[in-house]
This record gives sequence, C-alpha cells and structure tokens, in this order.
Amino acid sequence: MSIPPAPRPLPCAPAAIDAGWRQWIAENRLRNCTPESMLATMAGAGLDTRASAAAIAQMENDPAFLAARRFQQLQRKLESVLENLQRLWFSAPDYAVVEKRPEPSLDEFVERYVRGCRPLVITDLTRDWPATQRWSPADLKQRFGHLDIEIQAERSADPKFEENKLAHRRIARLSAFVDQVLKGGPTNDYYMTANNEALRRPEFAPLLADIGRLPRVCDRAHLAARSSFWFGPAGTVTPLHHDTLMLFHTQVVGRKRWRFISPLQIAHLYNCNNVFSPIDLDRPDLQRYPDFAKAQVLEVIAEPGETVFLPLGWWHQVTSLDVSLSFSYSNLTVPNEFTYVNPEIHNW
Ligand SMILES: O=C(O)CCC(=O)C(=O)O
Repeated sequence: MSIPPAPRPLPCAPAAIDAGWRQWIAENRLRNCTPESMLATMAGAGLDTRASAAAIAQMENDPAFLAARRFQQLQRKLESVLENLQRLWFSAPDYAVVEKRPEPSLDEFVERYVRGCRPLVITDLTRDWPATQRWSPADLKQRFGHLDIEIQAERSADPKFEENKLAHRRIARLSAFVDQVLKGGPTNDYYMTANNEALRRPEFAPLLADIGRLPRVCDRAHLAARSSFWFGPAGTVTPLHHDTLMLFHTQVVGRKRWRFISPLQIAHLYNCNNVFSPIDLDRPDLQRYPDFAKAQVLEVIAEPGETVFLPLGWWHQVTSLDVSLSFSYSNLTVPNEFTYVNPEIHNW
C-alpha cells in the first residue's frame, strides 16, 4: 500500500520537499515502493523531479531511516514466526472449517478450542433456555418497551461508524426502537450493540432469568457483569476487529453470518488503529491493501439456538441475516484478561 499524499494545491513554483514529504518517502520505501513510482506521485503533486530524486536517494543513507530498517527486519521476523505457526495450524484438515457440534466435555473444550484457539459453534446449549421460546421483538416491547436504551444510530453515513461509536450513541425508547427495527427493513443504520449495558440495569434482570445452562467453562456468578444483549435489523454489520478476551455469542432469534481470520494473520490486516482493520470483507480493496489477498477467511452461519465460541484474538466481521436478538458473555473460568499493545496511527 502506498500512502496517498495529503492533497495540496498545485503551486506555480515547485513545492519544497518538506519534513512531511520526507516522512512519506521513508514510509513508502519501507513498504518497498520503487523510487520510480514514488517519483511519479511526487511529480503529480507538483514537486521538482530532481529535488525529489535527490530526497529519495538521500533517504537510503539517512540514519533514522536505517534505524527504521532494523526494526522492520525484527517485525518481518515476527511475521514469519506467525506465518509458520499459521501454516502448522492449518495443516490440520479440519482447521479451515468452523466446527458445529454439541458441547464437548470441559477438558476437550479447554484443550481443543481455548488453548488450541479454534472457533466453534455449539449446537445443543440452549435447549433449556426460556429465551429461545420467549424472546422476540414483540416480547421485548411488551415487557421492556417503556424503558430507555442506548443504541448506535446514524451509522450508514459514517464509514468508520464502529471506530467512532461514541459519536453514534443515542438514547431511544425501546418500544419505538422495536417498531423502527420491524418496519425499517434491512439496514446497518441502527443497532443495539454490546455497548448498551442494559444487562447491568435491574429493570432488565428478567432477561438474565431467561438464560438457561451455560457452557461448562462459564461461571454463572459473573453472568450479569460479563454479558451483553444485541438487537437489530437484518443488514447490521460489525466490521472486522478482534476482541481482547474470549467470549460466547448465543443467537436467540434470527441468523448471523460470522467470518473469522486467525490472529496469526495480523500482518495481512493493516491493523493501524486499535483493534480494527480497515478491510471490509464484503468488498476488500486489494489495490490499497494488497497483502490482504494472503489472508484466509473462515465462515459460518449461526442459526437460532446456536452459540459461537470466539477464541482469543480471532478477527471477526459479523452480519445479521435476519432481525436478530442475541446474547454474548465472557464469564469464562479460565484466565480471560489479556493485554494488547494497540497501534494508534490515524493517518496511515
Ligand atoms: O453480533 C455482532 O454484530 C458482533 C458480535 C461481536 O463482534 C462480538 O460479540 O464480539
């Protein structure tokens, strides 16, 4: 990916090769752009060709650039370590499919899915859940319609709606939101996401009473503090990101399409901002993000009553295929707190 230069008006006299341009040269050289392609971009921006060529040549011996090259070599080594582990994982024939099966024993679950770091869909967990019989938009409206809830709204106009989620917070009366979801048809414009914190409020405690048996690895005592309720129309998209812990996500009403990418493939995901990737799995821009072509995407549809296990660090993009009600929880009894050192490079 070559970084697009900041748009500048074409000057009458050639523009100076300032510090911003020298940083641009350094970054693009580190990405192995050729001097010729960089010269073409610089000429297009009105820079003098001889001065540009000199600046590109000087960069090769700039001590700061040489230091960056050393760190780049370390990064490449780390990437190759991850890539080799990825090849090893995926040499198991069943690794590239997301398994659907009844809940395994606790030992097998911890060994194969938690430590083995594999996504899974558990098919038989919710048989005794009152929620599967009771929950529907109409039931929500009848029992909780008088309450205000936090939703995410006006998302369609903002390509970075998830990264900007604080700006999309709105308070809505739940009865009005149920009507909007039912009448509005498929859209990504509004969604009641995990941010809503409803399950921390005593008024919503009856929802928790509708949750039956949990996976054996979960601790019921921490359910209220570590669970989230999701409600929205068909067409909602949660863009590609990774979480910082492991969780379960039970689909109660409607279906969701989950796509996963292994954490070992982070080098192909242009993760320059926090836990987000700029890649949209529905329309990946390979011109801008060519390395993404190397990533392997796993896919599964979670049907009503099924529970997705999200292993540590797996990237996921999630789309609702129907009006959807779901419930996620991270109250695992195995250690489930992890630290990620996140990049915050906003102008990448
Ligand atoms: O259901 C969704 O839209 C997103 C779910 C998700 O990203 C999560 O539970 O971590």
